[in-house]
Amino acid sequence: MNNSILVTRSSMPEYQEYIDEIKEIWDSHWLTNMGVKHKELQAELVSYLKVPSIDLLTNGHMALELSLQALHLPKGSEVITTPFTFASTTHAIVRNGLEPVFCDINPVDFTMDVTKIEALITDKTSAIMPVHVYGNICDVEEIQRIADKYGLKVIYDAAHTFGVEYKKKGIGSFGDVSCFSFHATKVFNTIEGGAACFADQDFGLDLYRLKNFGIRGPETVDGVGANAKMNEFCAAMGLCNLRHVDEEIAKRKAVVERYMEHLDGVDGLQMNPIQKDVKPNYAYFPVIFEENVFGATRNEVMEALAEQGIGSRKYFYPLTNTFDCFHGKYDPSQTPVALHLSKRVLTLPLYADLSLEDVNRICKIILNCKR
Ligand code: T4K
Repeated sequence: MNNSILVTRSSMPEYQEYIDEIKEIWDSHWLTNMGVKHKELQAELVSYLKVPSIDLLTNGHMALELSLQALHLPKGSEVITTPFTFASTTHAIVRNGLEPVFCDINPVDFTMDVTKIEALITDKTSAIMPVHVYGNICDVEEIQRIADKYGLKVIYDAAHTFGVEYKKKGIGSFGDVSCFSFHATKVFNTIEGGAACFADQDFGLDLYRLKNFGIRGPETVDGVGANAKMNEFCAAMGLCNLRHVDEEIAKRKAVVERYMEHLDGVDGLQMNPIQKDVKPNYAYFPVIFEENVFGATRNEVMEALAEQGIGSRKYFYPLTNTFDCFHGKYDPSQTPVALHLSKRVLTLPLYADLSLEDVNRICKIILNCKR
């Protein structure tokens, strides 16, 4: 049994497996710029994620930021999004010169409340950027219906939904673009990494140019691009991790089930839902602590866990619409459900190798906080 447990722990292949995978890179001296590992991983991910096309990038954030840019939305136009997310989602919008308009989340699965989208649409709205938070999928059908009605683009922050399927379709196949994160802390990692999934090949070409300095050909640079290419060592890590990801997800499932055995049904605790028609990936284990019923606050539970060497995180507190960098520009009382939940959510440790004995111990500490 571990004494110190962090909120997550990177999945890694056996040392020798990675060494064998990078041998070719070593021998060829080809380290980056869309080499063989990049191409191989790209092909394998198209099939694993069940998406029409994919491009690999340095991280999930650059996937979001450059995908938004490749959609060519009018500068200053409005993008409807949620504040119950990692900084990346909102920052990708703002860094593109676009205006985030915050929609509240629904209190059941913490994704965008689709009943509140239409009231936020103005003649300046150009896109909707919902987040499949914790691996819970948004109401993709209703969002597409609204987008079609008003002629809006849809770009999903799919950072948490690696391998998730809805009605047997890859979650990355919904919307105009879906962006995954392959960060070290995710269900599937390439150390740092990310990807954008799309069907429109013109979009794909624009995105590819944006991640590679705007270069079209050996002597043609016809766009102002960035550099967001995934390198070969990261792609090699992805190839190794992809071989084991199903097994990793199965182990995560066992951890989640053990948590549920202890915590589901306890007064004052709200669990992450099981969604209909969804193949889940068990990315995060958020718990909402309603202190009036449970008797202890989220912060008290977090402290009790920390005293025993157990790390938990307040994903996602504070809300992005309260960040200091926005100097009070947004009013979080406009997203009351997100505000309420962000003050009460705690994500508990979850990773493939977390032992069930440790889960028992974590739950015991939590239940001891109940008053
Ligand atoms: N959209 C959403 C909705 C996201 O959640 C994210 C990222 C993005 C977009 C952007 O994707 P990327 O550009 O990151 O690919 C972490 C991650 O850095 C971040 O990727 C993730 N979301 C966010 C939710 O969590 P921190 O600041 O909490 O990470 P950190 O360093 O505190 O690590 C958390 C725990 O993970 C540690 O306690 C131990 C473990 N860990 C960490 C690292 C760095 C490992 O086991 N290995 C490691 O290498 O942000």
